[in-house]
Amino acid sequence: MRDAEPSAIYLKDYQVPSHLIDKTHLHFILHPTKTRVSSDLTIRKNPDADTKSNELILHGQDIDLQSVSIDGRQLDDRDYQLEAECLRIANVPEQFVLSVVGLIAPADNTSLEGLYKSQSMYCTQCEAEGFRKITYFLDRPDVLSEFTTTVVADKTEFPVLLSNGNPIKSGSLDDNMHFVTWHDPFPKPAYLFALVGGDLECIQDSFTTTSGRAIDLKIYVEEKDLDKCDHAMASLKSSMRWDEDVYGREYDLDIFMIVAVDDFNMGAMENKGLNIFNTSCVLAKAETTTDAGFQRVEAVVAHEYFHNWSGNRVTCRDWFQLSLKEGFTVFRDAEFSADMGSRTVKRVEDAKLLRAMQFAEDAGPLAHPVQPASFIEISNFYTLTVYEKGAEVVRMIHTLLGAEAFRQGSDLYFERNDGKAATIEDFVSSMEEAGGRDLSKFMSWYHQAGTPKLAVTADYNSSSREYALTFNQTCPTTPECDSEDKKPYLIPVAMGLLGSNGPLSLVPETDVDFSLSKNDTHCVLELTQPQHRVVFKDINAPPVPSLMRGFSAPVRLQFDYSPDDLITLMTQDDDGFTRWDACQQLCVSVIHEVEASLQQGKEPSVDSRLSDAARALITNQNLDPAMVALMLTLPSEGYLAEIATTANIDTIHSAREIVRNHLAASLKTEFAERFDSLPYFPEYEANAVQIAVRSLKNCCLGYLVATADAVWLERAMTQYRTATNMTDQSAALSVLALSPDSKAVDYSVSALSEFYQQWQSEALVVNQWFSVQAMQPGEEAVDRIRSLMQHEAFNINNPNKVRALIGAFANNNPVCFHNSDGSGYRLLAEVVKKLNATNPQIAARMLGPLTKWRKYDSKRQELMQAELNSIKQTVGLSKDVFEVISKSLA
Ligand code: B3K
Ligand code: ZN
Repeated sequence: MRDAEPSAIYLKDYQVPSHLIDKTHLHFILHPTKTRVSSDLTIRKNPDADTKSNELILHGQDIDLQSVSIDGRQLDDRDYQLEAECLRIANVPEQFVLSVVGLIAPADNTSLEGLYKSQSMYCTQCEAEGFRKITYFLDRPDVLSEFTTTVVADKTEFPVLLSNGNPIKSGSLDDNMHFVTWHDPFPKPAYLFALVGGDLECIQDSFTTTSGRAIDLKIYVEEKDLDKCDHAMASLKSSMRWDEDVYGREYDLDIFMIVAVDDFNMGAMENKGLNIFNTSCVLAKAETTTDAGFQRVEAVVAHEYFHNWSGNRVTCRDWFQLSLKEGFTVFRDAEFSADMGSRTVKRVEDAKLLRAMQFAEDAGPLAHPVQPASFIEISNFYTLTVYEKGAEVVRMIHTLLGAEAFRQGSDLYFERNDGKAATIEDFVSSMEEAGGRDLSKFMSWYHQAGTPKLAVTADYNSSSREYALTFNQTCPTTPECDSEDKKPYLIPVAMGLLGSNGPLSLVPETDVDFSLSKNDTHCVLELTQPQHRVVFKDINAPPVPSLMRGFSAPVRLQFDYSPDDLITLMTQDDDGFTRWDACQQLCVSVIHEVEASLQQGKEPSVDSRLSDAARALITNQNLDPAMVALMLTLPSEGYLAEIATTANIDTIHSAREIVRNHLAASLKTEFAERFDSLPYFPEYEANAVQIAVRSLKNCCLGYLVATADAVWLERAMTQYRTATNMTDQSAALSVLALSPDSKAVDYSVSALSEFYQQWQSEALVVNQWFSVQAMQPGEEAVDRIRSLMQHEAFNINNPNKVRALIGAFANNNPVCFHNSDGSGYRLLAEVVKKLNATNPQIAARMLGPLTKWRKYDSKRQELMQAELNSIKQTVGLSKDVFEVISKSLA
């Protein structure tokens, strides 16, 4: 908390550290309010630092300093200067051991950063700058140190004491205390430090690396959760094998541990050898976890494991390089998930997330480049841009180089930078070297914010039999750069042309670099200029262009497709992403037509070509059911708002409902037949085949309940009551609870109350119960949320609960959140003010929906700004919230 206005730090001001810390010895005596942390740091002056000063400045915050010594000589308070966020020691020798003792209070640490208590256990979260709340240190990622950590605690209360690396010593002490000493031979920055003390049980397994080393694998949880660890363990083993097979990366310590904690700000953390996970990303069991939950566990386990190389062995020089580890690791985990399940489904899901959420971030007041140039609070930069757009940028490098050269580039990057703190430029230069090409034109993707727009026009000349495409790229103005000052992007456009008999052979004539696939029907164009024209020869009739196959670049594509063109793409293209995208565009255009009629007070009608296309999809037994489900799912209200200039939430909602109800009514028989013909798997498995079937089945059920037919309401209720897995149970609960039809009310009330009765002892399941209610329609929504906040199961200090209730309301219930009386905004502002004092990171994150105020009508804009301004007046505003508010009001 601070009262002076926080200032920004800039990438351009980067300087190497003044000192290096070769070895770090830590000793903890755990206590809720007086944990004693003693550190012995072996420090030397950094030979690369060009400063003449002998001052050492260590980061430190909220530590009750007890003593400071240099080489065994205790300093008195004239020898050092203690400030709120640092300890300054003037005139330190060239080389010395600094010993510091401090007291900290983990039980009072509600920020969940540093050392804190989650229920009865002690745990840590140090990325990005949490280590400085534990002890005084050079808490920056380019200071790598070899850590030895001893943890002392009561033997009965905390039988398990963990830290990074390998255990080297343990034993009993007086007063029922015990200790364990851990040593991590790999030098690492402090953000990768971890410590856990608790009464935990574990499941164990082992993995033998390609070179024949046996690794112990352990997942620690509370005893009651031991039956929910198998999926995470299987995912861990698959990840370890995959990283060896695909990237040639072996694990390096003798032991790899995961610990599950209830109170955690994000999904998980890749601490060296000791990953700490939010329970939501590790626990999974058919009865309590949905298919999406299983997939998330697999993806997050893989993501954190992959960080062992992309993040830990090679770390970041400074936090402006965050995407170096996060973008690359998200790309790696996405490819892993694609290999484990359905590649096309994974690609569509990722593109959907990017287009609905990241594009909105890139178009809003908090837009920033993948490599930001400045920040006030780094915690605000763990964003969709750094993670997901960062992964797309790595994917484009993969596309441009091809799989083989990309792998050589990654080998070179790991080899050159192993044990070092690297930059995004180091990564790209390894790729350039392996690919034998200059990627300087590519760097706009890292340095410029905003989503480029790619407008494409076509003309066909029947006498020359030439088909020409003209590509125009622009990038909108973003907070730090005007549109006209932006450099062009190198955009890989994967494409083909569809003729009346399917894909055409491509004979491009152009100055654009391109590569053709083996059968010449697919090519990747490399656009580099604001405008390019590409001419295709020997084309007998105007084709339908299939553009941005596989979502080959994160751009907004604009091409004037007719509904019939879209239907051709949907049914005939051989790229799954483009088929899905064509279907989405058809849905969008139909919804837009309905919106226009509503706005003009006309009776809306739904283009019958959409229901015909949907009929063809439902009845097609040859398509992957998961793809059918994705194609039949209308674009979300969030996405429709994102693509609108001014989002009229109520009209968007009504138009989408009209289209949905129209499809439901006109295809009721087809939905019912498909629902009944899909198999039921009594033995649940979270594999691609089963997940696909359940997703289509529950998609059909959604449409069938939308008809409000008594038979289908009853059937949904039966599914709710008889389901043996959470996917089917929660899908039935949602369709009933979210139905706007009064005939569904009794079912909804019963199902919600039975659900809580059944699952009240499972915190993660109760979170689903909060979320469904947060998304329920109706005027009383805000009152419902307020009373749920008083519910015995709600706890504002638990980020999962805040996300489940408040996050789901503000992000996924747009009609109620944007109620024109401002009550939704007020509720969110109240919650943010409370969280500002206890957990600033979560407070800043929850603010997101209010920062998008420019998207709405003037009345709502005023209401939203008023709430932002009132938060801004809060006494003791955190840096986190200050940054988000001030940028969003600028
Ligand atoms: N690296 C962590 C995120 C840390 C967030 C700190 N506020 C998890 C991950 O991306 O793997
Ligand atoms: Zn990560």
